[in-house]
Amino acid sequence: MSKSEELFKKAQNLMPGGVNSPVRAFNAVNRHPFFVDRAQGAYLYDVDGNQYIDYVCSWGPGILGHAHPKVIEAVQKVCAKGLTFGAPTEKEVILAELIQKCVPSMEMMRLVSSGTEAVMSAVRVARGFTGREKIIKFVGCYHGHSDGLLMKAGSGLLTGSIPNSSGVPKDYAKYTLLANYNDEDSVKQLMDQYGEDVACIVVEPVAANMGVVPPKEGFLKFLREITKKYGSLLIFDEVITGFRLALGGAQEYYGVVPDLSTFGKIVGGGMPLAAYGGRKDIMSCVAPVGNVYQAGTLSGNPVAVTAGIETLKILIDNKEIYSELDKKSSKIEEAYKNIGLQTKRIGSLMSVFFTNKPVFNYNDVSTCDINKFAQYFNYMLENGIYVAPSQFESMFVSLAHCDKIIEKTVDVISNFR
Ligand code: HOZ
Repeated sequence: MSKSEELFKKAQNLMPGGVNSPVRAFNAVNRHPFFVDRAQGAYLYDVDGNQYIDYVCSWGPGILGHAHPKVIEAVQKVCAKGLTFGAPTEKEVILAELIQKCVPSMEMMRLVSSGTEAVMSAVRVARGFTGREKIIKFVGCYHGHSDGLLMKAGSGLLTGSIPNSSGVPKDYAKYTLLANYNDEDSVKQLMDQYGEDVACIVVEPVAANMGVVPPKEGFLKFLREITKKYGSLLIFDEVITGFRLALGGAQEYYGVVPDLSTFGKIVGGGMPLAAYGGRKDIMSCVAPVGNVYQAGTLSGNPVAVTAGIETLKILIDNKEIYSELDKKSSKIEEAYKNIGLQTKRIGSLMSVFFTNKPVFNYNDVSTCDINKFAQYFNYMLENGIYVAPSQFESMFVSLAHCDKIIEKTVDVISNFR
């Protein structure tokens, strides 16, 4: 028995499914997960000594590759000064300034510890500011695991065929209205009926938790206009797209500015850190200035903030990174296309869909052949390449994926049948 198998056996008695986050259990690809020992650059190494080219990149944060020397050095140094103070530090101010430099709509922000917390808090702020209770989210979009955002969500819920999580009171769920991604009419209908009661529309500007589904031309602009018309707020969940599509995220890439945004993953440089923020008049609702409450012992944690600062500094100082990532990713996309698979890609964010139906929303995604996906996943892993163990997660390319690695990837994809 391999060490990963042994650990998984023990873990299953200690943690639900043997994991601390559902998709990691590999249930959808019919095998046990490998347990990671370490990672460097584009590679992951498991406890049995296997090496994998990693296209999961910790589900998004690893834009520079694993264990970038500058980030690691800065983190090691700051650890010696103490791990948490529960009091403000200069580094929080530095990170907030860097975020604002990249994303000008972040006029005022809060640093928190996870994407879930960021979106949950942004939605609360939207409700506090507007005095309204209903929100609109899109089927197949995932915004973390807070109660009000789990209805028909993507990511692990889609992977595990859980349309609506148990444990969410019906009386609470009724405030979440569901529209279809890329479908303006479905939004119009809800806004016609409930617009005056809608606090916000929350959207992943590029859906990336039902596989990668980019917005149709004009869709984000339409959301901007209809929210303005009804006095509702527009929230961009940029936990995945932030600092990945461009320094200024999807809002820079598509030129549509939301009222509030949420960031996670890259902004924390691999540490548990996220942020939410936006218009100053709206964020002034947050305590202690206003009455919308949100707090956290580890919010703005100095070690996490340091990883975020170093990562953003590297991205800011090397703007060509984004065109490089685009080039690398386009080679991989080409390889999928050459064997007749449908892909969707924006920069270094990509998905391959096992369906002939063109993919624009959850209904299209749900036609995918998940058995074929499992076969593909296992083929890739057996050839030393780790892609997300679910049809409904994204593929992430990092700077550490050098030409040689991309070539090997292209070669392996080309031989998949
Ligand atoms: N929900 C995350 C991906 N969209 C998975 C996180 C994890 O398992 O680490």
